[in-house]
Amino acid sequence: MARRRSRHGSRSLSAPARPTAVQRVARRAIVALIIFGLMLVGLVAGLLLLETRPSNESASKSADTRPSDAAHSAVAMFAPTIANVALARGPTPDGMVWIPGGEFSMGALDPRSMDHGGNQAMDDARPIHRVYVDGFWMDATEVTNEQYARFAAATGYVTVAERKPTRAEFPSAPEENLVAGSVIFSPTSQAVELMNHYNWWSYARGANWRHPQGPGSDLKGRENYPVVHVAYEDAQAFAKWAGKRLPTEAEWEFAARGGLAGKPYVWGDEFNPGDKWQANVYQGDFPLQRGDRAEDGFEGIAPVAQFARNGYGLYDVAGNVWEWCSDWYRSDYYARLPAPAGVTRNPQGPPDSFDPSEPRERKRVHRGGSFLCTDQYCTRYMVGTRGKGEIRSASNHLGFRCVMSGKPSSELAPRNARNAVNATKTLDAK
Ligand SMILES: [Ca+2]
Ligand SMILES: [Ca+2]
Repeated sequence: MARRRSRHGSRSLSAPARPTAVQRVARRAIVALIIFGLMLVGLVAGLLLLETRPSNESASKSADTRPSDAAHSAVAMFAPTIANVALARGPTPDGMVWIPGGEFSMGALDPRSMDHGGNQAMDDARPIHRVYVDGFWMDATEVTNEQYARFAAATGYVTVAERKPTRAEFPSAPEENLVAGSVIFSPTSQAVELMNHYNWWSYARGANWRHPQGPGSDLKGRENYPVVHVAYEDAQAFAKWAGKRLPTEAEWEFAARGGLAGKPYVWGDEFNPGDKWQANVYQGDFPLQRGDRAEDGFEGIAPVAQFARNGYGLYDVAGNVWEWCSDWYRSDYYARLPAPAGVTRNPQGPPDSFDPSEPRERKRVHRGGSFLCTDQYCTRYMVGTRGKGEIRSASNHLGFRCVMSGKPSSELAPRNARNAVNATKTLDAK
């Protein structure tokens, strides 16, 4: 009994007195305040963490992203080019070089953190994927005015830009707009919104390949310039006449890479190594009148082959004029390829065209960029990036070059020349 009392007594002494209703309410309020305080601290800490950790987008735009980061990604996503070693069968066609074909990694990384990478993510050039193409012959240069003139004289061919658009093609157009012509770059008198390319392109009646700047211009002294104002069918017609064809997008990229793998530029990692220009592009404020400073030696278009050739002996695969490829353009084509971990052999492109920015237009692929490319607007002089154009449209910065399927011979490139670049040098020396 005493024990029980004692217990009871001790419990009574150590335990607080039973709280009153007011005390209970106060205690609950304090607990609630503590929980609220902890949540607040957590929230603030989370926000601070987000503030100091850039998003993927801002990280890729950040100017201080270390090149080694980009290089690391490139190493992780691109694998070496494995060029075929067989030489071509038969004599070299005039003006062409042998592209040995082989396996390579196709596509482009987001260039925004790279040297002169510009501000576009180039989502349509990913995922980077493995492709094999057979060997083929390719024109060393863009097709020139002189070459196109020979074709036109021999065949009487009339290009799309030289034909009067028909009422059937444009049922609702006013009669005065149904005139033959093409699109010309028209520099602006003041800075304009760069999201709208209509700000610097205008339709010029009478502009066509014979009159690249409109009716007042001609080809005198421009024989060795690339032909321009050619729609897809105009390029195709030339190729057929010449016994050639237009390259697939995969052939074009394999050839443009010249045996290198994963490089942002046809010539390597830097845009302007040793301050030496490697391609005819645009320097200055785009697209202003007198904005092109021509530091590469050329304001506007240049004659072909004025810059160093690439590893396979091709000129101007970056810049000067865009080049038609035979593939339909789809922005999601790479993402839809069936075997991302495998090798796609001799891809011919998707069965149809789709550009989400202009879904009703039927477009084929353009490659290589032009004399108007600049990191202020469009950096598609970077190898692996993709362009596109409506198939009946032309302009004064769009041309093409052709390819011919070739047969490999039983003769192999010398063992010490079996990397792509050296093999090309050996071929050129023959
Ligand atoms: Ca230039
Ligand atoms: Ca070009």
